[in-house]
Amino acid sequence: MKIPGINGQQSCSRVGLGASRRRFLRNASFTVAGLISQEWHSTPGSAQTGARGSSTVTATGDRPDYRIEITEIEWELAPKKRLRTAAYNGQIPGSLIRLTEGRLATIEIVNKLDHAEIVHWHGQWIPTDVDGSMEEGSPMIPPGGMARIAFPPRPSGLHWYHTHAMANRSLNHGLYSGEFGVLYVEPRSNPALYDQERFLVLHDWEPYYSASDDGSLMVNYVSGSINGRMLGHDDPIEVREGQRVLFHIVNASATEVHWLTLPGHRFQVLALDGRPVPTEALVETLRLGPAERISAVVTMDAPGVWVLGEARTAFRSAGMGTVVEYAGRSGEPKASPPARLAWDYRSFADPTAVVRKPDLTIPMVFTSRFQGHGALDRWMINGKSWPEAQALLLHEGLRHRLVFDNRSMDDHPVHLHRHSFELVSIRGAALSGVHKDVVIVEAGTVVEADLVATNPGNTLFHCHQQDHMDSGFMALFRYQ
Ligand SMILES: [Cu+2]
Repeated sequence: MKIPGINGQQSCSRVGLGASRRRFLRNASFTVAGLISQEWHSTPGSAQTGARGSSTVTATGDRPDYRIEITEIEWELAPKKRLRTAAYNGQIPGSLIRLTEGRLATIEIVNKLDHAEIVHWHGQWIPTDVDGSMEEGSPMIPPGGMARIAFPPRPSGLHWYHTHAMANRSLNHGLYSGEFGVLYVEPRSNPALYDQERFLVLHDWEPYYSASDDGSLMVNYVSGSINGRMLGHDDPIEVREGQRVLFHIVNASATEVHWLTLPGHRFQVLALDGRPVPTEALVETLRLGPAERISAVVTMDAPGVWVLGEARTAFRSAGMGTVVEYAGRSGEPKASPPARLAWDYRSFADPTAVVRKPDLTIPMVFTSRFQGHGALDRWMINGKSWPEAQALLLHEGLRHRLVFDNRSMDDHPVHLHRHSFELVSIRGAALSGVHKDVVIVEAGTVVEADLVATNPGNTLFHCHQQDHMDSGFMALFRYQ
């Protein structure tokens, strides 16, 4: 079954979905958009004051489509859990930004922090000056500064925007903070064939360093949240039996992989990292590495009150969950761990793998070096840490096979900017049709992914685990 809300197709094989529901949904989404535009009107301060470091021009007049103000806030994860962190527009996650594929969008970013910041448009195929990566050449926004950027959003689907600043040893900066929000790019045609659409953003909080088995440092967390609230401290998601709910889920954790489950229900996965999958497999659990996104539909066919949350008790108890409540049901929300945690990207691939030959092959070997007790490991790609590494060369129009050879003892969610890649093999097993911009390369395994180079300009590649990225796990691709 295809869901046009995701893949832009006009036809739908689903039966029994009345036109009235569709109309209701369209109205609902207009309401959300209306709220967002009011929000920027009410944000204090003029767009034109303090305009240092403006980078990129706008082509659509004076008023931006969205405004992002970066400030430090006090945020209530739960009534007895308040913390100070930087955030976008005073909320966690930041405002939901909905853009239309291909229609030029203008965004104003105001940095009210005391240090330089930069906002990355994760998953978007856009130019280097607006992508939001200083390694590619996008400008940082100085403290008190403002930038106005414009880009035609593509591809459609579930993406996100977040700080691309280094945290280094500080556990307050980078993605340890609340500087993230959802970017949803509507396909050109988008009849909404589901009953509810919900965005869920996962994050871990109160990071601290602890020693791993070998004595090097690793990051742990005290608490976790979905949409900025700990389990039990947000309004429940109210559903009715038989409804189809489309969940758009973003893992905005700085370092943690998360497993999600909703007892008694299954997820039909429609898209990974915003890109529709060839096989919309039904799964009991979802796995999302840092920066991965999943769009999945759940048919509500098990009345009760349930926890939609981390499959692992420790993370759920730390707050990572939200409540799904059927109409007319009450009581304590039930959580039950799945029989096993299983995830395989191949489940969503084309059933008959299409074998393609690459024009070029680029080996990328991931290794680490122990730096001593109480230190972060140093990370290397092909034996070099950022910024010592030489740029890797891409040839426009050609198919490059990236061979991610993880010779370390950690799993790595590696991310490519400004492009998607197609997974072509995992542990030696071929697949095709799964296009992503983040892939978890498990310890001691090889993943191959094809990159067709069609967006000239500097292109950053890095591990999305903040402590790894900050410790050398980055490389730059250049077009020749
Ligand atoms: Cu990593």
